[in-house]
Amino acid sequence: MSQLTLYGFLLCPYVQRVRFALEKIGVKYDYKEIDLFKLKQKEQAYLDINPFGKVPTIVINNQIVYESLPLLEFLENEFGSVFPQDNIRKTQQRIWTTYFDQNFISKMWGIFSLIKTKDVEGSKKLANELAEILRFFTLNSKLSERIKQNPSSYFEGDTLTYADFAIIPHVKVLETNYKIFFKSSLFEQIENQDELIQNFKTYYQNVVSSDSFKRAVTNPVTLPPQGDNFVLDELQYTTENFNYENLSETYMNKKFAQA
Ligand SMILES: N[C@@H](CCC(=O)N[C@@H](CS)C(=O)NCC(=O)O)C(=O)O
Repeated sequence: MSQLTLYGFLLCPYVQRVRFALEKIGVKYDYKEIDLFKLKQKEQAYLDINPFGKVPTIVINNQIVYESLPLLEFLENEFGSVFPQDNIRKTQQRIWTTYFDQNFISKMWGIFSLIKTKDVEGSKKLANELAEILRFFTLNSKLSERIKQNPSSYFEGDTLTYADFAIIPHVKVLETNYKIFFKSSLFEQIENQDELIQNFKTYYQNVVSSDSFKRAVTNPVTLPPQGDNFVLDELQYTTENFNYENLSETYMNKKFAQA
């Protein structure tokens, strides 16, 4: 029986990719918080397991692997059920996840400087630029066709798979920050509410409503113990009253105050 520990940070979308997959495939794991607020990722004890000083990392049977997308591949090879079985569909998922990483994710981080400068116009511009990427993605990955046929579809039909694990946590982070700091949904900021945007939004809502996403992200099955996450300790959350939006807001405000 494998002994698997995931090192992460509750608000990190790269960690959420891996935790989401672990919850979906039903592998037993321990979760250990690395407090990014306290820069624990740069301490030697953590650098010894991940020389990049970033989360996530998995330690399994005393061996170490890291980087979120390679970790999803690792989980597939070790336990299965991360990818669809069909080789063409597997490759399609890698193609569209790479597209999303290189286009949407690389651009979305611009939100943080817009929050800092309270740039409302900039936030609208960013949403509309990201919408172009979403349209291309939704059309060409044929996600739109699948949603039209089955409005409760994930990327690959009724089963959560790699593309869902890889893509949706980042959209959730962005959506959460739009709601907190610009009092509006990312999707509402998009001027042309065409069918592709509507279908992407349906897809996003399908995934964030899944039990595995909730257990990994918005209502985590376990929370770090006292002392492992400074901001969480202040809010005194338990798994019963945990509030992802409020934790995000408190963390971001503290980060901005620090900068
Ligand atoms: N390429 C990495 C990126 C992971 C990453 O950037 N994690 C952030 C938190 S969301 C981190 O550890 N930041 C700490 C730092 O850069 O000091 C992956 O895919 O796992």
